[in-house]
Amino acid sequence: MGKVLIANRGEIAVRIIRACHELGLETVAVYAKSDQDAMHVKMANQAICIGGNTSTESYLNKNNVLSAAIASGCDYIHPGYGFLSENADFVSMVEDCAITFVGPKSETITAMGDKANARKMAKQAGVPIIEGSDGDIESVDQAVEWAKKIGFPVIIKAVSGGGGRGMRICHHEQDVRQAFEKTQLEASASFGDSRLYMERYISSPRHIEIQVIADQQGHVVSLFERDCSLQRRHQKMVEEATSPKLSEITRKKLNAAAIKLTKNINYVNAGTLEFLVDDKENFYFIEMNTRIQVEHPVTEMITGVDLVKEQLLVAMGKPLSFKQLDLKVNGHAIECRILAENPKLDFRPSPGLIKNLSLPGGFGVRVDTHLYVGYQIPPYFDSMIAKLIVHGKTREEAIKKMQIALKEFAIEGIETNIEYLYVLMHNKNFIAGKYDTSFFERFRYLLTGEKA
Ligand code: MV4
Repeated sequence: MGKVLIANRGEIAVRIIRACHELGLETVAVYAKSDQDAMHVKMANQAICIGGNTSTESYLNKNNVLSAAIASGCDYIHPGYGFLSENADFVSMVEDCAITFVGPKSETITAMGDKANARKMAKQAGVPIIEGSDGDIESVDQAVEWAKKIGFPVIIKAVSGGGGRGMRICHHEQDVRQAFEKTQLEASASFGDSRLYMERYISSPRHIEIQVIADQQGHVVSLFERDCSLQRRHQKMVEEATSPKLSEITRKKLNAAAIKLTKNINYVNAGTLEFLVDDKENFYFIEMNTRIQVEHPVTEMITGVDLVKEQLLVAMGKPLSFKQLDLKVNGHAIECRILAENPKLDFRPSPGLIKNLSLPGGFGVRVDTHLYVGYQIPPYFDSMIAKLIVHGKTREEAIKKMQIALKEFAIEGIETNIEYLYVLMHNKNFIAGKYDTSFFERFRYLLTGEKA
């Protein structure tokens, strides 16, 4: 027995509460005032209000979250994704209170949160990285030197960045001179760390990530890849497992590289290694996410592994319930992120009252959501309101199921991207698996019928 505080909201809090209850663990929800009617609050055994309306006042307030865990006598804190999930200071505070964080050690989060250091770790493990600066860059002149050494175009990135913020592409020396200090200021404001590093810029790569999980006994397994190339402004919209166009040899190499690095850093719990893959299938490690990710269900569908349950078991000190050789890829899975946004108004957020809801279903169809009829979506948080995940024997079957499921999905009261996703699922390039991270720059025009 044990008690878990879920330091999150929305669909992932619901997902985690279910896994806890399946394992016989008690649950404590925390919530912002604006979330008092939220699904996770209703589902948990206990719920504690931790502050005002906004994220900063609630889910990001380290002391309040930790106090709630202590006051309710929790043994574990599951952070979900976002919020405090990769905050090494918070995890260190949790460790000091002798509460078990469901995730890696705080030192691991610190080590991987420094993207220049993560590159160094990868290099040490023999995992390919993009040609770039060794560590951070100390001055504009040094940046220009590196750019000349690497060769243009280059990309300047924040050491504490990730997920696409605080980056700049430079084609010429004068771009570097113009961008460097601006990017430093942005990085300082966004991440409280002005340090920058540089890489050769790869145009139109595929974004492929490998899911790993490791137990406290030192076992590391790879749960294969997800293709997350379909992103709009660094916001993923569709993810699939496995990648539609990746040779078996590259797939094997990616898995081996991910396992190597995960072992080398003594990683524990679930993690994801992000790679960029170019048109010749050269692959390069870019960063590691030390949390459960939004898109984890596609991996669950093709492997049959409940990743959140395994996270909890690993945190309890249990060895993984399976070995690498027990795993094989079964069929194909696709996830569409359902957003409370209006694609016709440049994806403007559309919070409001859910007046009616009709969820899709059927064999191989899964919906992870916190929605219910009568629920008022608060305007303070991320606009993702559901994840629609389908599993088929083949990619073709999965696409067909997704098309049907999107047609069935009806939400009244707010605007969503469901129709947009429906059009996307009929796009011939998507169906052919011909897409990379630059897809939406062209797809932008498809809904309105304008030419690219
Ligand atoms: C890159 C790149 C090209 N070359 N790095 C964006 C998110 C961040 N995690 C890394 N990103 C990129 N890094 C080099 N050296 C292109 C991107 C990028 C991208 C990466 C993954 C998915 C979507 C993307 C969209 C634009 C740019």
